[in-house]
Amino acid sequence: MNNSIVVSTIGLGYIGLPTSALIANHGIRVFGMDINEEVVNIINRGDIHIVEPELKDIVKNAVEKGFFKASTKVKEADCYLIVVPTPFKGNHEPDISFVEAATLNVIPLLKENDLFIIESTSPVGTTEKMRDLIFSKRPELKDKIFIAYCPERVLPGNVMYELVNNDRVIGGVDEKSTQKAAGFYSMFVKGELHKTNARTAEMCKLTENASRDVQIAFANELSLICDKACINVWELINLANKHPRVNILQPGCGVGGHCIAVDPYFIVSDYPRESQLIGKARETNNYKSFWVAEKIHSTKMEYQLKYGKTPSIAIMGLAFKPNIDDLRESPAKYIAQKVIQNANDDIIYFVEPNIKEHQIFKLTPYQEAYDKADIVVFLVAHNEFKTLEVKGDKVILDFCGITK
Ligand code: SAJ
Repeated sequence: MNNSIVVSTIGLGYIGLPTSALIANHGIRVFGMDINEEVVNIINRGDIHIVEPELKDIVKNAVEKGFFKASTKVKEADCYLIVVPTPFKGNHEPDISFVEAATLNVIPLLKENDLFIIESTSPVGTTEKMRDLIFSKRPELKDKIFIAYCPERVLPGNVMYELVNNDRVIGGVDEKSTQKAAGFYSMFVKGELHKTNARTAEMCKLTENASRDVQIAFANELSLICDKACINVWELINLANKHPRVNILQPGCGVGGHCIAVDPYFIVSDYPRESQLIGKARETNNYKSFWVAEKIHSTKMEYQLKYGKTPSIAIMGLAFKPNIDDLRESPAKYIAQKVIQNANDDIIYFVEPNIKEHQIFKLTPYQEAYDKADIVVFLVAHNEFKTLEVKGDKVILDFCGITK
């Protein structure tokens, strides 16, 4: 492949925008499509609508040099990249309607030798389904275009580095599609490109996140056992991990974010009988958040009985993992809401050092909340909390190992 090709990306979110800008900065013309007109306008001004280090400069440069332009319509190109969300429905079934809608938008523009790639996390068989959809509308293109699946695997906060340097798995619906897609990614990816078929590539993305979910569930299950057995789970895991072939992850207040807490359902939904462990891990990790909320409530009751007064409570951390400002799908936020539900006129201090304000939670600076509270609940291991001098005059509930 050479730089004279034109690329159309469909979806300008957390992955689509950085990917588009990266490709455009390699001197390749990129048209980015998003249904949100405001997003399109922001990007065309050389600005961005998401928080991601380094991204703004890269987008600005690509737009100013004329290599990257956003629009609410898909533009004709030689390579189409589908980077739209795949949420799940109420019953945890994957919803591929965005991928389908994007494909339907591309179909009228397709011509011989075009490359069609899906990057959106998708249930197994989605790429073949889209292939069938394309050929049902454009039978004359059969065997004349290239169709592949290539999942992204970047960590928010480090996207620009990982897009370039992570290995990629590339799976075509046939051998020549795999080769063609690998040629495309080799223009801007420095990591190794691993070739396979579309189904394996789809399953690989789901497997990566399900594997992490199962491992975290093991740690969370241990934390419940240790609570009953009066054993410090952090010390236990640290000691067990001294074994050369054991590497247990850390328990927490549950699993959040858009990937690890979501993708395993794509496997469970299609293979319910076979995916007992994967399904159970989801349950265990969800249960952990419920258990934490119950634990806070019972500790409050015990305090009341012992001291004859209602304790004030500090909820330390609301984000879905340490040192980020992202509260979406956050177990800590779920627990904070439960604490509010269980409260009468109790004084509760909510702390999240990575954001300035929140619509539901009135935020308190972390030191002030710590000093004033009778019960301090650590939900997220933010760096700021590590600077606190933990004293013995309070009840400390540490669910993220910050005081270990
Ligand atoms: N967590 C624990 N214990 C641990 C590690 C994490 O409880 O030992 C919790 C975190 O607190 C958080 C959740 O798990 O609530 C997920 O956090 P994470 O940092 O593990 O992952 P994400 O969701 O930010 O990003 C993941 C990554 N996948 C893997 O590490 C396998 C990333 O590479 C993927 O690109 C991304 O999902 C995605 O888009 O799929």
